[in-house]
Amino acid sequence: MDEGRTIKVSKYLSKHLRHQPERIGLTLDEAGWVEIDTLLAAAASHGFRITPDELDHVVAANDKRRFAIDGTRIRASQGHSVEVDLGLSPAVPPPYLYHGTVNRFLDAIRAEGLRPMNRHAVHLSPDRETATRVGARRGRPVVLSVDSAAMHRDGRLFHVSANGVWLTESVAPRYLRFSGPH
Ligand code: HQG
Repeated sequence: MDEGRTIKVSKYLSKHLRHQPERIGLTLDEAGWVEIDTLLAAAASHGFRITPDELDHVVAANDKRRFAIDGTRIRASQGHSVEVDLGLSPAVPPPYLYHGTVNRFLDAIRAEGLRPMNRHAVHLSPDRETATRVGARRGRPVVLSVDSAAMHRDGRLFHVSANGVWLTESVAPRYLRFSGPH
């Protein structure tokens, strides 16, 4: 399976497992799962045929492990805009987490902190390299560090998704560092 096709299938799955299942007549359960057979049939009947082998390949080859398979079902591991309860348990974060963004958002972030925007949660990375890649999707990346230890002490909840993305409801400006060693 070539890279272009892998990306295309991955984007198609993200769109329908995170954002617009109804576009192809899919209904996700409350935790975001759908039967693989149902997904493949829905995609095919809307003009996008994915073979079971291609699906396995995309799930396994995806460097970010965006999708999880459980028996006969599949879901996106995080990143939803539709209402789902991933059922993740709260977890204790490492002392610092990182958020990759771009300059044009900094004034707003300084004023109001990090907000989930279109997703359910603010997405934080465990290391600077990952955060740099996240920021670079939008331009020259800027990496902010988050004092997650202080947030945790103050009772803010964190969840970690199946693919290692740290999720929290919002990050107030006082927990953010815009430069410096951490
Ligand atoms: C910014 C991808 C103005 C925030 C990635 C970001 C990640 C604010 C954008 C995952 C703001 C939201 C998530 C505020 C935050 N004012 N802008 N108060 N607070 N922002 O895509 O973190 O490929 O929803 O900095 O790799 O960029 O989808 O979040 O630039 O893991 O699997 O608003 O998405 O993974 O953008 O990325 P997003 P994100 P996938």
